Amino acid sequence: MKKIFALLLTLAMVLALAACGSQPANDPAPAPSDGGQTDTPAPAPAPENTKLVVGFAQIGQESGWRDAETNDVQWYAARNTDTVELHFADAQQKQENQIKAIRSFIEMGVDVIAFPPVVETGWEAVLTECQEAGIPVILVDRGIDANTDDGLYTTMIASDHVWAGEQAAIAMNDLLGGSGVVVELEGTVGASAAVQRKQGFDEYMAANCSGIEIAASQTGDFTRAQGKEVMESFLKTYDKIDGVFCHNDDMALGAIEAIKEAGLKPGVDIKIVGVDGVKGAFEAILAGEMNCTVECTPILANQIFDTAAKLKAGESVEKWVMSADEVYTADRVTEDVVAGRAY
Ligand code: GYE
Repeated sequence: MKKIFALLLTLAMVLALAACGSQPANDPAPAPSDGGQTDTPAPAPAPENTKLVVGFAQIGQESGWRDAETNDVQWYAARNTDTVELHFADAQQKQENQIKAIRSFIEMGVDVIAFPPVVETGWEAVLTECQEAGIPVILVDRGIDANTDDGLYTTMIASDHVWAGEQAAIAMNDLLGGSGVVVELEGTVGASAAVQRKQGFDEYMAANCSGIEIAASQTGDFTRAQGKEVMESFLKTYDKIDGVFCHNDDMALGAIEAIKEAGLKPGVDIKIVGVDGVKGAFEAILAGEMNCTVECTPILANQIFDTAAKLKAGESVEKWVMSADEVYTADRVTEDVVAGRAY
């Protein structure tokens, strides 16, 4: 009987020891006890976030193009909630708000920061902070000043805006048969998309179109309302305007309204060339009220998140991932093209 009892006791001890040994090595350490009165368990360590965490500091809502880009980014994140976590901020056209948003993303410790710089200059300080925090930065759809150290951002995903300006000049020259008076509606002052479109257009005109005069060039801030306003004042100032180059389609749509209200036929009396390729511009071209739009795609979300994933994984990417855009003159804009445009 004693023997059986001793055997059972040994067995129980072996089992107890085995149970202790099977305890996972990374279990939290027991909380220090307060003299055996109450034992509070240690808090469990926060689980590591395996999702790709991206902070996107959007400029605002100045144009249909901008809304299309925002929707694309938000839809992508909504469709991929199992792998992606998006923190989105709307800076309401203000650089200081974009900088604030970027600083809050640094604080959160996001994996990657993406943003379209509203203007080209003034980013050194905040981009240095991103660099010091080890957070890669993707510039989206606009660039920063060429004099800024380009080591301060990792890559840019954007169209070639100089090319767009040149294509607009080629189209305008064709539409005017090589001679006439042109006015220009510029985008946001200091934005790379405006600076470079102007550069491409003006330089091409100066070098190749001696019969065309650029009579005036003024900002309409990429908005439809200001495009209309500035076109109204041009129409009052100049007796004869043959063409208007608008740095985006929203301003072209505003200019169309101004031209109609002045009793002239947009697209006929005054030729209109825009940039972006939004549905509203295609509809205007189909209606004969606009003549050409140089595409600049806002559908960038796939590229943004793919690039961000690569950067998180430590892979290297190209310094400029350039969008492939097309020129849409009236002969290319059919009912099908308009119907197929989602934005
Ligand atoms: O053309 C315009 C928008 O930065 C490429 O900004 C973008 C431009 C686009 O507001 O419509």
